[in-house]
Amino acid sequence: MSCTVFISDLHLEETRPEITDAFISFLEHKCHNADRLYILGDLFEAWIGDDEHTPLQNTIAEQLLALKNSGTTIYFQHGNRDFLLQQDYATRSGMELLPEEAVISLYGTPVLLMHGDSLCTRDTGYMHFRKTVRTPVSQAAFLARSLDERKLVAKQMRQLSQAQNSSKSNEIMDVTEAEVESVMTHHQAQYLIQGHTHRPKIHDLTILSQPAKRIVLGDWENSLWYLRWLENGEYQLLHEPIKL
Ligand code: OKV
Ligand code: MN
Repeated sequence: MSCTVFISDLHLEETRPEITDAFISFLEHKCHNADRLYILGDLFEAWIGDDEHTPLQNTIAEQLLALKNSGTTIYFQHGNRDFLLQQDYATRSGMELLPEEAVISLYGTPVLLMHGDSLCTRDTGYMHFRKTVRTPVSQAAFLARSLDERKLVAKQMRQLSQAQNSSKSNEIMDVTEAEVESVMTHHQAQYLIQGHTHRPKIHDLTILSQPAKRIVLGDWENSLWYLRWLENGEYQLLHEPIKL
């Protein structure tokens, strides 16, 4: 039976090669028969421009392109970490870029896809950061710097953010239910698939007086998490340990 696979929040980086290995084996073993693979953001821990070509970025592009060439269409939605990934890298890796709110048809069922960071509206510090770094002007200014300068600025921003996050409460870091309802209502969607919060779970809710589901994918810190959606409308939120 045809199926579609969803993942997010792998946070790939050179210092965690076991997650990259798990991803490569996942592409081969869990995605080969899928007609579509959706990556809902934070594939990479950091992204400072498509002109950076690290061994990790090259390997991932190669593996994704191989999957695409074997018949699986791959879609990418930006996360809060890899929001600067652009068409250049998407082309190199055979991925189609999606807008930050995308309604797709899953074998006839309309489903809203979002990374999920924009739903965490109570984290006002992050919302301000998001607004700033997502403007075309600030992105152009950042990309106009040399790669070495960008690496330094990005590293400092990550260090600052880590220090700030350790003092934020769990509630602040989760989605605002009212924002979920508002976005799902706006898109008239009975299903939302998201990542970002690293709290994998299928939530029941009511949208426009109809039963609805919010499916939250898990991150790849300790287990690889994915959602499999079958042609017959069944779906499963699955996880497997990452072997060290
Ligand atoms: C990604 C996050 C660092 C959170 C900077 C303009 C500006 C882009 C950038 C630099 C940082 C992405 C691209 C990174 C996400 C952080 C710290 C917190 C909470 C500018 C456009 F402002 F300098 F002009 N950046 N990098 N954070 O290191 O990948 O998501 S990053
Ligand atoms: Mn995220």
